[in-house]
Amino acid sequence: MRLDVVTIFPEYLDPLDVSLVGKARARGPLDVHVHDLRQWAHDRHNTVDDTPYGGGPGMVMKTDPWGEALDSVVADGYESGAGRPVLVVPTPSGRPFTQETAVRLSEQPWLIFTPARYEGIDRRVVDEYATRVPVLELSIGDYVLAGGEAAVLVMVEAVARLLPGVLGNAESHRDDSFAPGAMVDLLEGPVYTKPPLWRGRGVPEVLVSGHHGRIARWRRDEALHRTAEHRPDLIERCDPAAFDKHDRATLAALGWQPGPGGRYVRGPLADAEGDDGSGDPEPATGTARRR
Ligand code: 6GU
Repeated sequence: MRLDVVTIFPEYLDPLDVSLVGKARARGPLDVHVHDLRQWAHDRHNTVDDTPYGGGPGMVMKTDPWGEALDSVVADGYESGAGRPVLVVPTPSGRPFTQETAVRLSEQPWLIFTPARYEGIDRRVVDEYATRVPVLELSIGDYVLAGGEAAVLVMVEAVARLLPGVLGNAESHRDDSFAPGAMVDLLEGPVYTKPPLWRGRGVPEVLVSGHHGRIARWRRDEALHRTAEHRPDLIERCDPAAFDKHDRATLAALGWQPGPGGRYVRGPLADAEGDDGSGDPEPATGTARRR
């Protein structure tokens, strides 16, 4: 896979030389090209930004440097036979980047990332390239970063570990939390390694029992507990057909019941109580129903 990143902070992408992504680059499955956008800014100060039309705070990245940069990068990739590029535009106003996005991107031969600073890139750049190549505007979460470079590091790591031969073991991401295709997406539970006793703390007995069935069951219970606690929205989203009898008992013990639509909801009267799904307790309004 070929990756191009165009940025005004090329050194921000230095971590791509480290660890798993660094090894994938050194061994060949990943061909990474980081470009300094200012190469394509031709005035005396290599200006890449200007004030926004319509007024308002901050600065907007100019059309010309981006247009020339992308023309140059696209031409170079086509000449080297990289295939068809997908343009990835990191922005807090993009669609959510998820494990499913990572899987789809990992199937592409060539990704071009355009991390922006300031208030973003002049819209015409994205509109222009969208007529030539697939463009994905992606956000890595509901918070605002000062620029898209850290988001590129996140996305590249999520994608690179899915490439054939990058992780040691092809099975390693079969059980990933959020692996697409799983009927249920549960968070992974705790893990342990040697020594068997550390600062007075042992390891759950079942893990050293050698009973593979009991171990699998325990891991699933831990995953259900952790998911119910940290991500109740994932339990609510699950197809209830994916829960076996033991899962249902575990969920019931945690205060979950099948709701009117079949999907699991918290508390026996979750709907009747007007649960807004926020996880916040009902406000004490003095209008509690009489018993
Ligand atoms: Cl992709 N960019 C910026 N600047 N902020 C973000 C983001 C991206 N995703 C979440 N917040």
